[in-house]
Amino acid sequence: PSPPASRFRRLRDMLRRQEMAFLMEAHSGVSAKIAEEAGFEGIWGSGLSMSAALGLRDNNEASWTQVLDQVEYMADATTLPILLDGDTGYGNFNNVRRLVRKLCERGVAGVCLEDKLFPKTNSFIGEAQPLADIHEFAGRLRAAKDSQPDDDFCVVARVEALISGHSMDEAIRRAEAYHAAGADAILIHSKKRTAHEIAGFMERWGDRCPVVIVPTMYYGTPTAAFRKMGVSTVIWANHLMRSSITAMRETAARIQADQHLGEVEGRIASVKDIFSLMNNDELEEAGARYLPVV
Ligand code: SPV
Ligand code: MG
Repeated sequence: PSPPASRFRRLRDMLRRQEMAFLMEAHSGVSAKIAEEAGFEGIWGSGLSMSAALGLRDNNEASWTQVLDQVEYMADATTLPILLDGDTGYGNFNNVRRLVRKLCERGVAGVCLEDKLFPKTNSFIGEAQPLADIHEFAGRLRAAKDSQPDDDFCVVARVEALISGHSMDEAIRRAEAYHAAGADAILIHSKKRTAHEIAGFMERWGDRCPVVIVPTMYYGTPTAAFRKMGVSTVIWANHLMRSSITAMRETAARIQADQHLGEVEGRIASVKDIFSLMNNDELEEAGARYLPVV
């Protein structure tokens, strides 16, 4: 049997193939393991969720090397390809080059870069956020592609034109420029409650290159509709973080109210479950191999 494809190759295949793909958000080693356990093929390293996991805002408050360390824990914890939300690339073309080299070294399969300015603001905050100059951003993408040590590393270019209140023409113009700059896929983002902007974009874009979407705000749209539009990859962008906040609040409130653990035990993961998620058996076996017999 041939060895499994590299994580770089698997992300590339997910983006390129006919069948639609799904990326689940993760923000830590344990959430990455849970995404893999659930059967997802790949992980979205969400900037929003990774920031929140550190108790920070989605405004580049964590430095890029702190993000790198965080995503390294995620890569170590799973075998899945990870597409890192690289925000704006943490600077100009030069910062992007170093980011891409370091991500490849740490086994992160791809990066998504958005056409905004450093420090970024989350897309769902405010209106009319300023966009990067189209040529300057295309240079950031070219620099990313030129510096990737692995041929299969993927650079996804995220178009924020619709989010920032620009026209569909502007979104298409930017997607064209980013595609020409070498982006492997376009992420078209929308904050509308329905997927009409996505449908409009897909209609005009056709199959020029794979398109990635983030249906956080148009969550009611049936997934079959995305398939019909020809979307390549759907990102569930923040749902493990949001569900963990809900679960932790419930547990904290219950224990605070009861001053007793009886109500929560049995409703939460067991200590044994943690041992098994972290693969404690492997340590046991390794100990038998490497520790002296006494
Ligand atoms: C993220 O998950 O950090 C994203 C997606 O960038 S969104 O929050 O929808 O902008
Ligand atoms: Mg983000």
